[in-house]
Amino acid sequence: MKHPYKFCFGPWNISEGQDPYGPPTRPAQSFDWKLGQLKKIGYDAMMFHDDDAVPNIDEKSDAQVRKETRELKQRLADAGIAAEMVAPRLWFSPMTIDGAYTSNDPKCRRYAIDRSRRCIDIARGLGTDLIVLWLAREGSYLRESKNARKCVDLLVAAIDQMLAHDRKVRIAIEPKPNEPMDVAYLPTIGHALAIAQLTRDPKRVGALIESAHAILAGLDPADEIDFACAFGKLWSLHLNDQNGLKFDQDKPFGSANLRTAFNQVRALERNGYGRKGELVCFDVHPFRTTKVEHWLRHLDNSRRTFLALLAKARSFDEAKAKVLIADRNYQDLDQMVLEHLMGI
Ligand code: XLS
Ligand code: MG
Repeated sequence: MKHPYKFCFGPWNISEGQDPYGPPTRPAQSFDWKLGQLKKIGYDAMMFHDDDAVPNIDEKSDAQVRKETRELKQRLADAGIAAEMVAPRLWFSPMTIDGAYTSNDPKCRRYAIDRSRRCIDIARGLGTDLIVLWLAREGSYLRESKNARKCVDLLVAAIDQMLAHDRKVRIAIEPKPNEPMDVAYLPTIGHALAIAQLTRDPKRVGALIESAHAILAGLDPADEIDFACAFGKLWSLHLNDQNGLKFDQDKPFGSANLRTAFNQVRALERNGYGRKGELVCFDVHPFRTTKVEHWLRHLDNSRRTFLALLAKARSFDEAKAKVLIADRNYQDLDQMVLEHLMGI
């Protein structure tokens, strides 16, 4: 089947199985091993956190960061793999305990911005103009501890400094409504696109949709896709799945709700996603129970499910659906979708 889609995952998607209640269940794999597997399972690109690209980044000089970025760029080129984006990991450091760009401490806010500038330099060095901001600690545990109005200004100021640092960089905000925060400041695509308008160059601020995050916000990820695409602002995508309102599960794509996954693929198709080089990334994690020898199955399976649902989206009888819609016979439209997905 001919299609425009290219696939991507990040090194963190080959994770070791730790959760808040228990240690890893698989030994850590090297970055080179992960890179080596990528092509073998039909993927084209890798996404990075800044410290996936340059480990222990905070301990390194600018010259060292540049050197390691150049070396990584060469390894990626040798392997025929593109870097899709780089995201500043602003949730590990002691400097981001109380938030990064919205910390109450100006020294910590400065750290977050300096680190984001470095992240942009790494992205440029790896040949991508895309920075992803998952604003993990920008929100509140305790509403009275922060001034949410001021935090909007701080977020805009931080993004403005990133845009000023590199005239070509594009920033895709990855909203998530909660976890680790109780309540995040930018929980939905609507929030991401609204804050883009307050920045110095709204054209360079867009969005990334993660299926699980939209579900956690009580939204349908397919509608979030259509909404972002209506603004020409869906610049990346983290497909995965989520079974209801609980911790972020990062399940394989389609694993909890095949119909929701089908509708995401339909939304991508009708918006021509991928035709300007946007990638389909799977932000999925192996189950904790996964054995070492099955370590890549969640990535392979997510891609397989995507392609199977693409075939389903393309073979959906649109003409028949149209007749049912015109007759307001949504009852049979519902059953038609179910039978199409069940293959009967
Ligand atoms: C976490 C996010 C994270 C981002 C990249 O919930 O999905 O993995 O995609 O920083
Ligand atoms: Mg994600």
